[in-house]
Amino acid sequence: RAIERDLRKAVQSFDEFHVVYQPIVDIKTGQMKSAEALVRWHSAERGLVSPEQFIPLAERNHLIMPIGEWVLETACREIQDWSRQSQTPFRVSINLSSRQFREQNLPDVVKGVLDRTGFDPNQLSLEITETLMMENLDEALVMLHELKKMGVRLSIDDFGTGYSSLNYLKRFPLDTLKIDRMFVRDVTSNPEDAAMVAAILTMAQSLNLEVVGEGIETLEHNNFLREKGCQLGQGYYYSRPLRIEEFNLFAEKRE
Ligand code: G
Ligand code: G
Ligand code: MN
Ligand code: NA
Repeated sequence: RAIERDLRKAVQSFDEFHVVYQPIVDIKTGQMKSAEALVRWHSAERGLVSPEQFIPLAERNHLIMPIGEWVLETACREIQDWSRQSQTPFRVSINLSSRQFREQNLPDVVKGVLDRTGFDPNQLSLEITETLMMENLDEALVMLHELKKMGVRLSIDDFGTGYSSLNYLKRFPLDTLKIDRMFVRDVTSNPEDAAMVAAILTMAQSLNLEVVGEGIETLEHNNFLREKGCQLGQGYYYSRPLRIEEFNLFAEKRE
């Protein structure tokens, strides 16, 4: 297919790709604590192609491995430069696909990138989904423990949309839980969503996990989450994902 051919070509040079960063903020203090890295493909032929379109394609065509490694390395390099200037330790989160667990030795890839960039593993957080873990249970557990040993932090992304049981959640060496934006959207009008978010926060507390509320779009979302004790927030209320130059400006204004 044509889009596949364009993607394959784009992956040879990566000229058409860039990474955007969405701030993750301490809900109480408003201080920016970290950022989620998100890949963008600006195709000469097609314009901006959504990752929702090309990531699943890349997963089917083995292109997710080079793309994933490129995002990891680019984000570590760009955030490294930035956190050196600002002199505050700063974390970056990167999304992983399930293929990256199945088709390569992920800890080796991550180690290679950390060695090349000099990035502090404690400042790197890898986001995985429940579905990814449940599909690759045994391999995933081994690799996650290996990554933990290297000092890398692990987040569970889109929490609440998958099918992992609490029992599994306890077995994975996680640091952070990200509440899916689906639950946050109607949290101030829908009592069931409110109850769900409150329950997730209570559970996360008892498992000693840090929590990020995703998809915070309004002051009301923000206030609800703060009152329920959610430490970190991400969403358009704070900022949309930004190119590194805009991200630098955003960070300066907040200091
Ligand atoms: O940024 P946006 O909302 O358009 O992202 C859409 C989806 O693509 C999200 O589920 C997001 O996690 C995923 N995505 C964005 N960047 C990456 C990436 O670098 N790697 C992987 N595996 N998924 C990504
Ligand atoms: O699946 P994942 O959580 O990685 O997807 C993150 C994506 O969610 C980002 O790429 C971003 O485009 C999108 N996003 C971030 N903040 C908001 C928000 O406040 N509202 C909505 N609708 N989408 C958001
Ligand atoms: Mn994510
Ligand atoms: Na998410």
